[in-house]
Amino acid sequence: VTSKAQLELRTALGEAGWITGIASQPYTEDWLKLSANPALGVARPNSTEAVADCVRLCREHHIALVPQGGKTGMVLGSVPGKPEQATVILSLERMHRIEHIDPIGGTVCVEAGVVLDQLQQVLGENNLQIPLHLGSSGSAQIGGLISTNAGGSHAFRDGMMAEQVLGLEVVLPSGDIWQGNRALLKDNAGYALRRLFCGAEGTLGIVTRATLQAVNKPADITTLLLSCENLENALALLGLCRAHTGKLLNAAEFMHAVGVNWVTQHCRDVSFPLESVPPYTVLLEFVSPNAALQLEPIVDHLLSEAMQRELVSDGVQASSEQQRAAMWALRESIPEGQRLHGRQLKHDVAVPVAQIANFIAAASAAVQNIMAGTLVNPFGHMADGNVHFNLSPPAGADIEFFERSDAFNKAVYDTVVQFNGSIAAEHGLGRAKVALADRVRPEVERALMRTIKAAIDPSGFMNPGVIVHMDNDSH
Ligand code: FAD
Ligand code: 2HG
Ligand code: ZN
Repeated sequence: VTSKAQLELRTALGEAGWITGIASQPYTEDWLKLSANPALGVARPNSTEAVADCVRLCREHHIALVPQGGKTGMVLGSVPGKPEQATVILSLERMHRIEHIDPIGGTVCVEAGVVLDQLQQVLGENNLQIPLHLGSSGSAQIGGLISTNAGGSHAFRDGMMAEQVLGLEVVLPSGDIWQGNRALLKDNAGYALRRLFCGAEGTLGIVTRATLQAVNKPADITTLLLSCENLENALALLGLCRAHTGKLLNAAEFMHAVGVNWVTQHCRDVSFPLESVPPYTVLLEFVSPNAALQLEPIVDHLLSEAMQRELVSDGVQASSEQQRAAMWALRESIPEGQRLHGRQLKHDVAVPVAQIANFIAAASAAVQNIMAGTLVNPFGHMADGNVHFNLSPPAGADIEFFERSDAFNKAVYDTVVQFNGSIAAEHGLGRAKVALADRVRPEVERALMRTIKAAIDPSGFMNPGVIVHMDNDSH
């Protein structure tokens, strides 16, 4: 059956649209190199109709279909789930046309395979941008960003990816094409279908085209890197920012010394601009929509109050675009620094903003109880409570550390639940966190998700094993 299916897929997609063998291997491996299950082949359609053909063929032949964007996801959603399951990866990489920019309405229509940085570059030429900033923007695609409902550094003010989505075109598991690609903010003709596909992680269909909101680029930007002796001070600083600058605050990111030191050790071309690495480093950014609204006096006033209250012990302000980029490179290299340091346990969680320090203290104590000397690297998006609570083993203790993975994960997630937080803040559930969600989320919520999955993908071939476990996961 599979060789017949392969032949039909190759015929439908053409030579450039169907990759097998050794050439398909890079598509099977995730960013963290945790998984590399084989695929029958990689489909690379270049039109919505070709996506629909591929979907129909996979359903008919009982082949699991895994949609793939830039492969920067952190929860094993875009690579094959099981070695024994016949799987086709559907990469959107050939669908990368930016089709229409409307500077008056502030909208842009793109195919799903457009990479975020490339879109920002073209929008920038029109003085526009998508208000989404994240370290994977050089590879992450619009379809992937929509399908994970990505967050990043501006989410606290501008919302997550779903907020940027006005319209969508989706190929459904039936092979039908849902034409919902409207450039409309207000469109309440029934259930919010476009919202359903944001964060669906490829389990309900394949996003092929989207219309997004684009905003004007700021006229003025001030970026600062500040040293804080502890997280309580960093949070008080955030409170001051809210009071002094309101919507002018563009980012409030925090980093722990453990992560900063890995970046300076492992990432070439990234350095730390202050004399010494403090316990916590905070990146603050402010933007002004118009040069007449000057940031300088506002930020000066904020900083003088922060100094007076001894919230900040050192700091530097970017005086050029190059220095600003270097500050962001430091922050956005934290995942790469920890990846280069070695294997780790990731926890992408959220707690109420004011509880960040208490949560990190409680979760750190819990993991040290399991193994003293565990390297805790908390960092993330302070203004929306999103903490990346990542753990690495003490030197020379890899085996003992990873033997206790389940205990570490349980300790961290149970602490999250105690704080009324989220066990999956911005990276989604993928394949990695389904059992966890089944354990800690209300059964009514999990059952509702299974009902939605069964209604839209009754044969269960669309990214099986992601978000929910279904009885027909194994084809
Ligand atoms: P992939 O990883 O290829 O896929 C992700 C999921 O979406 C999979 O389930 C896949 O099946 C599905 N999918 C992909 N394309 C489609 C489509 N067209 N239709 C249907 N389903 C599809 N995430 C954040 O939220 N905030 C951050 O700040 C952030 N920073 C990161 C920094 C680094 C260095 C890295 C490596 C990752 C980071 N991420 C972050 C995670 C990741 O970049 C995002 O989840 C991103 O949205 C994934 O996009 P992608 O194109 O790489 O998708
Ligand atoms: C970030 O904020 C990303 O840098 C990645 O969401 C987090 O590596 C991580 O755990
Ligand atoms: Zn993040």
